[in-house]
Amino acid sequence: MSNERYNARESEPKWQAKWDEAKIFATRNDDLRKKYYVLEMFPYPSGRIHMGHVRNYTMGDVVARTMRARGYNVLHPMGWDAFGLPAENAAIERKVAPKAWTYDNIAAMKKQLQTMGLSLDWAREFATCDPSYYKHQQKMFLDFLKVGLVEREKRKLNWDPVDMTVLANEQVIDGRGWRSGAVVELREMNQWVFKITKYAQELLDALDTLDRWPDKVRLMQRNWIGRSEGLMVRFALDSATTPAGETELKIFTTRPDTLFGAKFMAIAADHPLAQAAAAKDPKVAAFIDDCKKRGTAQAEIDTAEKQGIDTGIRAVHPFDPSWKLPVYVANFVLMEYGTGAIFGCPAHDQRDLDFLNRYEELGRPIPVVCPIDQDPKDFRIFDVAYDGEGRLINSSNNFVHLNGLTIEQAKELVSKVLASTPMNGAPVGERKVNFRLRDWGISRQRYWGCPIPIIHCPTCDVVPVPDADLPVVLPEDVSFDKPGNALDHHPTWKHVTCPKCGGKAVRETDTMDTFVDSSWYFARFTDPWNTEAPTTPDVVNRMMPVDQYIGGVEHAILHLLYSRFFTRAMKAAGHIDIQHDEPFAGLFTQGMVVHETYRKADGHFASPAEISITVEGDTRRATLLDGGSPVEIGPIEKMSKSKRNTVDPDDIIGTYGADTARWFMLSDSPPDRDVIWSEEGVKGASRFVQRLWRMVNDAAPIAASAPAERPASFGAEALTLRKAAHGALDKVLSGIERLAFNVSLAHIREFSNTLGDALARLQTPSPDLAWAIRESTVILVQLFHPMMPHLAEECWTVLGHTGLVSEALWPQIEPDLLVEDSITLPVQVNGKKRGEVTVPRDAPTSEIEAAVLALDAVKQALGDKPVRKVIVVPQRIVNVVG
Ligand code: ANZ
Ligand code: ZN
Repeated sequence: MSNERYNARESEPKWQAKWDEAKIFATRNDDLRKKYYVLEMFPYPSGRIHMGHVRNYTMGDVVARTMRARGYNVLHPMGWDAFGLPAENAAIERKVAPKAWTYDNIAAMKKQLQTMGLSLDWAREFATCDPSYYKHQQKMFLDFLKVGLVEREKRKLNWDPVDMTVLANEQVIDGRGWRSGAVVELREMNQWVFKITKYAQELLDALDTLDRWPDKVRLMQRNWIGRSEGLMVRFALDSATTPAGETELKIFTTRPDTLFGAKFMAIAADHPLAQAAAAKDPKVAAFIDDCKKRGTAQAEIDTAEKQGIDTGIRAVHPFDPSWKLPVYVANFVLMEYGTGAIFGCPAHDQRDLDFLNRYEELGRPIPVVCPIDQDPKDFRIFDVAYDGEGRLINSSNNFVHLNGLTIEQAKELVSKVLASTPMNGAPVGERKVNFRLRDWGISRQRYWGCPIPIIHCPTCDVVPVPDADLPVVLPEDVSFDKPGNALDHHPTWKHVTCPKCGGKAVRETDTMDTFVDSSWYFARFTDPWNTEAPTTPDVVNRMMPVDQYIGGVEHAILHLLYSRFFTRAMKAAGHIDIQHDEPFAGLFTQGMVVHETYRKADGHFASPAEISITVEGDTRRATLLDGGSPVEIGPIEKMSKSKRNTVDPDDIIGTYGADTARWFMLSDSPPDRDVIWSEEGVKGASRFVQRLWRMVNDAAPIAASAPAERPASFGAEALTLRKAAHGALDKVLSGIERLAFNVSLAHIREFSNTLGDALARLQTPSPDLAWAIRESTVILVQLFHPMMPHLAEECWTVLGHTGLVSEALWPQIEPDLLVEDSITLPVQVNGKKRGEVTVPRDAPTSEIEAAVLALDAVKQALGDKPVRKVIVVPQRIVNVVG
């Protein structure tokens, strides 16, 4: 029996080297077993890995190792999302070249990742800033251009006149650039756009096939795509009031049922009619100028006060030629949506009501939909618009009768009537589906990105760079002394001869949005060695889709939507062809790593490494390691530099080993919720590592003495142990399959207790019991191998195996051993019943806790709150406190 402690610091590098030597994680494309592709969102090479990475990659690794053990040909690659602004900022602030900064960071982070013991196929590694990667991205851009999925478009963009760059809407804060603080201007500029809107309906419909995606992500995508069914309505204009003979104004509405509630028309500041009015009226012109100075971010528009100005133009109501409506220019109408014009119905639209309430001349709202339980006679609207169900009121005249209809019926009738009402040879109304989704503008005025492979020639206009000249490589001799795009400033790079006419021409100096880089890297991983083409069709079509993608929910919209667009565009260009055209069959979004905060007497934060915690009963006290003065323990928050509540993965791995960090990351919280990192928790995980090590060492001599042949029958004790082992096999696997890692870990702990008890009771074991102990110990080691691979290898050797547990196949479950007695307990969250949980009658508290936290009903009831406490009243009830 061994009394020696397990030494992670010695053991872990040893096994990492062995795995490396044996190349056991290298995936072969000619391996004909069923494939399983596991991918974690690749990191941005900021310089150091953080605990969020540790959590993300541990989860992926558990899935990869488990699927490998189950006989799949697992693809589990890693690379670097390496273009982006921080490299340029480093160049400006620290005078290091973006390329050197990036590759140095990659080297440092790779080293860190390698200490985690991840089962990655490093042979497939690439960075998106490798010319051997972006060459193919440039080729795809040109291919997309050929099939009509890339276009050049004039767009109004937020321009920062000091930083001399375009800003995303999110980078405009109160009308000013987030870095420079300069007042942002709207500038019309030529942009390259990807025609994602061509796939709007398809991207929406296919969400229904993604049954292994979180509902919340699908909902976010659905809202982002924003499909609206409505009606385009052409309002005639009173010719006596129009600035330049305009005859009509076309609007888009999703509520044609409310047309009798119309009080005004409103058009966007950049609507042609507004421009025409401005030419005649300086007050209108001044208002439009003012609108242009404001940010275009949706949040800004939603919160800004609704403002407008009467143009003097009058529109004619389509139901009544004598009914005239004033046309306003208004700041809440966007040119980019619908037709850039609306009719305002204040009673049933909050924005319209806020607007009406500012302009007394518009009068009072007319309600036209009345809730069922209200008497239409006293139904009034003041500050809150009514957008609920009801029946139509105040909506009948000799042209159309809507009173008494439901909203749906009224929409239908109005659409039908206006579709068959002609005006100047065309129908007044036309049904129309609108999408909120815009085409994806990819031009960025940045140096550190993938060059757009286009040449501008004064004679031939836009000329694609010939395939033979790809990649267009970024120059390295750039300076960041001036604001603006360093590529543009470069003295020679952009000057070329036109490939068509041989005349003088210039390169496009915009680079691609870095979201382009991450929209197809997963496809490239299937054959990163192909120098001729982005993908190798028979390989990519066999290895894709990614079976399990794991990453942060912050990418729920853009990255995932762009990737979904890319597989479709790549199909159109002949680079991929897979079922449903979906890149990620399964998606999992993990929660954050959070930690207590500590505040010193002077108000500054102290880092976890600077303090010591003592526990007395229920009270925890923190003191400074240096000097011992007391520190206030503050709320638990997302790890961040500003709160100083981060822990460094290197420190944790150096002190406790990677296995301990990996185990603790998975043990306490459901993986889609926040996990509270604590010193006590890590210490608990570390003790568990030592306990497993002792247990396996205690079991080893018994296992060695067991008969080679399986005994013909088993005594009661052996049978109980075997039932526990096979039950654990079943439950741990099903937990991993659902990515309910904490549940799996609870079952492993439980089973290790059972085995530990059996070993403690043991005197001289009968051959059948010795055999059962060997079987159980082997199963235990295989069960924790995906989470703690180094410890598992060490234990595997102790048990006399010569191969690697990382290569061992998952043990066969004997279904006969799975029957068990179960019990169903009610589950409460914060005192309210939310569901039930069925667990083995003798399940330990930890297992019940894990099973309860995995319940959807519990997750929903908790919302975003972390779990404070789980109280299990044995055989009675479970209470979750959040
Ligand atoms: C009249 C009306 C009455 C409307 C009512 C709503 C409620 P979604 O569902 O997002 O498609 N709208 C149309 N174009 C707009 C633009 N360019 N800028 C700002 N608002 C615009 O929204 C469609 C509704 O948003 C349309 O239906 C229109 O207002 C407004 F009780 O028309 B509605
Ligand atoms: Zn030319």
